[in-house]
Amino acid sequence: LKWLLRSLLLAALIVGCGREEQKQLNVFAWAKYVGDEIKSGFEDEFGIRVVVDTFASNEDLLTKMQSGVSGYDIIMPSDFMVAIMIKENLLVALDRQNIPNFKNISPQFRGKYFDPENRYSIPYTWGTAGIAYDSSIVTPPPDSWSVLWDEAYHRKFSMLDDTRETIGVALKLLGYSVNTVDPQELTAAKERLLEQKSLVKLYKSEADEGLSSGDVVMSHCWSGDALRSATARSSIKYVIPKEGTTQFIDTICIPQSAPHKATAEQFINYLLRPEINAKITEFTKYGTCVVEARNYVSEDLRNHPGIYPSENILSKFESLMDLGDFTPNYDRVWTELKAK
Ligand code: N2P
Repeated sequence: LKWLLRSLLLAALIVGCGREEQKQLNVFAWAKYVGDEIKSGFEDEFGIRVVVDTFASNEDLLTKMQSGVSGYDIIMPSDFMVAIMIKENLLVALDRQNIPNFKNISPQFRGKYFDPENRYSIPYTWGTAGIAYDSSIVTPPPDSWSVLWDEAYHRKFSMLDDTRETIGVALKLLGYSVNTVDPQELTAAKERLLEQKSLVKLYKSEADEGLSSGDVVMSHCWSGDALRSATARSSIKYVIPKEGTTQFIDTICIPQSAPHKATAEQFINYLLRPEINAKITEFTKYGTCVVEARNYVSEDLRNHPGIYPSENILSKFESLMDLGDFTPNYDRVWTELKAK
């Protein structure tokens, strides 16, 4: 009898899992990265519910994945975090047969340093970090990161709540690389950030929110979020400071712990259809990596330099790199800054 019960239970489990595979997809993404239209398009076509949770930084995403109990099928690490997650064996090798639309990805975004054969990651969006500001209040228009140290904006601006990006601003201001592994350069950056802290209203990665509401007049902000807030408040402008900045590629990956891997691949393939992919740009205001999608994007976005900057502008920016054993030094600076 015991044997019978156990087999029945097992059979029920197998059937259950099979069904489960088709019913729900759990996505862990950056804020405002997966729009309702994209979600419902997939839900209607495939009959699978899409549930989206959000994270605010790559470090938060990593911590969640390391805890091993996420239940997520899709995650969206940025470039350098993909490299870290591959090393830590947190990502599934993708089955390209299930993702034929991979062919739509522009060669410009394939084979990057963090995953040279795109075995684990599919590029989703790309963008830059810069300063978004209300041009009716912040005058003259800023052209340097140093405006974020200007007493005139005491507690009127926000910084990204992001270890590498925010330390990166201080490094750039000092003329250093955002990927420095020189302890003295990092210490100098820490000192600048400690000086700045009393001026900062808040550290927040969803910078568009404070800008749109008028809660802040200026933000260290990612490009798409700056454009999004400009839609809500037309006086918002975005500038890339003369000292240079970071550019990122955010990706789509499947974590080792994903309960619905096949569905996850189906979702990725759906996102890579040009007409669906265009909706990603429409909603997020970030450029995507699918060439043809540009044809389906509305005119104003298609020719927007903040979404499609020219090739020579892009080469001036730095990508964040995985700094290996040096990474804990950045984490310590960040913890110290936040604790002060
Ligand atoms: C979108 C956040 C952009 C992510 N809200 C930057 N890697």
